[in-house]
Amino acid sequence: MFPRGFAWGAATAAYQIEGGWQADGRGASIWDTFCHGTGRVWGDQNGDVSCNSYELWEEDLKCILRLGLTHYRLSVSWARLLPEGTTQRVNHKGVQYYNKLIDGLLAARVTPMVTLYHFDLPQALQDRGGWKSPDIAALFDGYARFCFQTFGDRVKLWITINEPYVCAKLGHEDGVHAPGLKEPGVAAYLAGHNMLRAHASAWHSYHSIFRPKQKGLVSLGLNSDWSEPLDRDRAEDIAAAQRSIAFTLGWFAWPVFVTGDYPEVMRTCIEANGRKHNYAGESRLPFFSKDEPAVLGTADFFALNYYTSRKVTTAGGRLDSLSVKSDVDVQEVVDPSWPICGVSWLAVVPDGLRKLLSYIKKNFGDPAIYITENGFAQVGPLEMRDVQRAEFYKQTISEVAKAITEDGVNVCGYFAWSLMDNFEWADGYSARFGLFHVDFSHEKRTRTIYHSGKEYAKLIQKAQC
Ligand code: GBH
Repeated sequence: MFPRGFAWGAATAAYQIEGGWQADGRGASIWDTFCHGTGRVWGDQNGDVSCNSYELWEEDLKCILRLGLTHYRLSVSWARLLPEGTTQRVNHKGVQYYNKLIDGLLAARVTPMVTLYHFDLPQALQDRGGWKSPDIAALFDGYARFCFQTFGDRVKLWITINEPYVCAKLGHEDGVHAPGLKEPGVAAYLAGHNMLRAHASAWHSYHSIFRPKQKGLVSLGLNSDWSEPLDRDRAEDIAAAQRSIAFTLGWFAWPVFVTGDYPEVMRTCIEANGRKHNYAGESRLPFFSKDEPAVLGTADFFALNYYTSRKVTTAGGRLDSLSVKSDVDVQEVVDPSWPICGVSWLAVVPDGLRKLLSYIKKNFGDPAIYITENGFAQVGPLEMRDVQRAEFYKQTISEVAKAITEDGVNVCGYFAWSLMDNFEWADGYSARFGLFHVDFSHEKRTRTIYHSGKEYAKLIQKAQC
């Protein structure tokens, strides 16, 4: 059912697993700053040590082999490689760390997929305006080139930026992620815009300078829920579902895959809501300049992070403010028949993934798709025999199989989130997404396979024969 060469993976991110926050000359990132403040993260926890993968990466490798993964998605820490964010000063110990890890994977015949940016901006660059500053695009490009140059002989699958939506909205509007800004209605669009500019610059650099020799692929990682109309026969609900997807997936995928600009409906909603609030400034949703490298066509595959689904209806203007939430004007409803796993936002809807995959095939030019994240959280009393999560993976993977065989979607790979329990951002260590349990109270951060990990390994094995 799965094509030959299908990527079976698991994913992690630097800040969520590495620890070693001050080890060997690593610079600070915005998540260090954010967590070291109070009242932001569950229990005021942080990623100072986390799974300590900075020292224990060989333990991670054992987990990867135990699962029988063909691929492993990791992220590199910008501030570990370039402590001040620029190539003026390179931290060679950081380079060594990722060299060991990448070489270790390759020696074990595991293909790395490397994300350059998974939420952890060097603090030094935040101090220069971060994602709100137009300068960030060139700075990111410099960092990306450094990584292509340093690791690109061995890494052939790249993600520039993970979930620009989350970074833009949760980091700059809701303030629940670093850098913790609460500037509704303006900053998220600006930060998102600069992320697209940064991504496009890096893709063009790769394409013209590195691809001829390195022959790899570059994309950006996009998250989206699947949104369905609450009432399938009601025009307002259908429109709300379309708006909802346009404002999450479309926000970033439309410019890259379809037109080189944001979805039309984003522009009209943002303008209309601005007028309603007598907003007189420049367009809150910036325009792409013709003098800069084009953003259209800057993805060699589609990287999708899917977790959950929503039923939606119109909010009917009730979310009355100058904010992204009010611009999109959508009221979300969780279908009571959908089970909620550990975290409140994660309703378990495996067939939503199949529907979203078809949507992507239809709207974004039938691209090659990697599902770069999908997972299930456990909260509360620890269950090593996590039958629900095992069932979740089984069902989800069977939906992926149907997408391939029945809907003709070109899915190339599937990465479970996550290899092991780790620092779950604002939820700290309270939510466990791992296929391996990590004992955070023990100095050795012992990794122990969950029942779901064993079952995932079996699924992979079965799919390959
Ligand atoms: C991924 O984002 C991240 O890439 C990964 O690092 C993370 O560990 C994983 O999810 C699990 O969370 O609390 O109501 O504001 C997934 C997309 C979008 C899901 C924002 C959580 C927050 C909903 N995320 N959403 S709410």
